[in-house]
Amino acid sequence: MSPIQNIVILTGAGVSAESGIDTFRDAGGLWEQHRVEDVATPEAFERDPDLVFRFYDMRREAIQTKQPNAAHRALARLDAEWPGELTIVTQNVDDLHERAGARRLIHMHGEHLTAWCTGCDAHVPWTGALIDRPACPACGVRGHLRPDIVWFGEMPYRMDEIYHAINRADLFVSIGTSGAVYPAAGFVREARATGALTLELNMEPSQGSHWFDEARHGPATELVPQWVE
Ligand code: BJW
Repeated sequence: MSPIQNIVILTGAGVSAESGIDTFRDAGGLWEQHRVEDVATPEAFERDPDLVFRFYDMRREAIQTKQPNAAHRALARLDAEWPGELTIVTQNVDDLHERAGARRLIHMHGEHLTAWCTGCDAHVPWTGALIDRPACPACGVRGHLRPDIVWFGEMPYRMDEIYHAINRADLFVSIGTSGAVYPAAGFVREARATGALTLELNMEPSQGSHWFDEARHGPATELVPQWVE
């Protein structure tokens, strides 16, 4: 078998769980506390923008108090040292990968710390609240900034780049994701189809666990540093 050169790593909420950020589908997770249809769809935003703004303003504030953990740091180390191609595709909307030092990173579901202006289409750095309908720093117009988050029914970001990287990958690793949300849940099959080895690192078997060549189960802060070393 040829040596591994190109790696794609998919991460999900489980990677940030031990930093104190709620996952979505675990017991006590975000979708037990909020109805998806009320806060994470374009229709919800149209119906009740204040509810959606409050939900994201609260989470944006909360993540700024959280710190990267040993899993983020191990992936950042790998990113810095891996001589071949490496792409970390994260479904997470926090900034803990980049605060740990990761650089080759794609936020496919958007970011809490940017806002999207639907008027001028700019994605602008944003750390404050959106509920007061601030003006867009790029075009100066009020009322068009929304959370820069990919909601259900919207197209995730940078899909061409992601599939290009998966199609070149020798190794695909999925970390801390339930495999419940597409298109990310389908990446393992795409990677297999183009000949990559596939590895799952997750607290428990994900919905797509059977698609992986190998699966290791336990906390990300243990499994990821072990795998990287
Ligand atoms: C640990 C741990 C520890 C815990 N250590 N592990 C059928 C087929 C294909 C598609 C669809 C379909 N039916 C519907 C769709 C579309 C839909 C979809 O997939 N729905 C499913 C629910 C079925 N997908 C979409 O709408 C996507 N867009 C799309 O498909 O566009 C195509 C298109 C658009 C328009 C026209 C035509 C085509 C968009 C999906 C957007 C997802 N957005 C969210 C919310 C963001 C908002 C927010 O943050 O508030 O993104 S949903 C939520 O789930 C969030 C996450 O990124 C995403 C994935 O969750 P994740 O990361 O896996 O978290 P959990 O909680 O599910 O799992 C955590 C895991 O970690 C668990 O397994 C734990 O065990 C583990 N864990 N602690 C290690 N310490």
